[in-house]
Amino acid sequence: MRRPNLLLTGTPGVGKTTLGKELASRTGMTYVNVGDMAKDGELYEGFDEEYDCPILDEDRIIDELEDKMSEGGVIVDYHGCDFFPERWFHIVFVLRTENSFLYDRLESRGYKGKKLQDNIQCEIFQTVYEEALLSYRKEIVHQLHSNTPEDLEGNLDQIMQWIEQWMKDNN
Ligand code: DAT
Repeated sequence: MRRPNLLLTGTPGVGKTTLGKELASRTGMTYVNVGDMAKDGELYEGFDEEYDCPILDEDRIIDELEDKMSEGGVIVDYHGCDFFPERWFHIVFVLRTENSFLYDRLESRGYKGKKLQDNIQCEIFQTVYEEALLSYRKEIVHQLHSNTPEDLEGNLDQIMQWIEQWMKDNN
């Protein structure tokens, strides 16, 4: 494998898509948005009334991604992380956003009421970070601040340096 696979995860609205797409355009790596992939391929197995979102068909997502992941150079973006095979990823970034910023972003996305509250709580309780620590070796799990455009630039620089180093070490 010539290039590493990265997982970008975190609560909806923290900036995974923004970071992932920019990283892909700067590195030439492949960006995969699992939510969009599920929508396009209708890879669902029901609807969660309580959380007001479709339930992913995780097995089909994994089957569809397997070949691409084994080639390397893939940036995966999803707000959950516990169902992917652990072996897929060389590094996992959990993006973190302060509540006031996250609230505004989710509100302008049209979230309100319980859905808005649930997502804010998810961030407060660092649900996704803990899920990542339970799913991957803790040495490869890193949190990134994702509050401002300066954070975005800093994260891009840091991740690109990490990728370069990985390629030196592994090729
Ligand atoms: P996600 O993919 O995690 O749901 P997103 O990339 O769609 O999040 O970003 C949600 C909104 O926040 C979008 O309007 C872009 C903005 N945003 C993302 N990262 C940011 C950052 N570091 N600073 C300021 N705004 C950011």
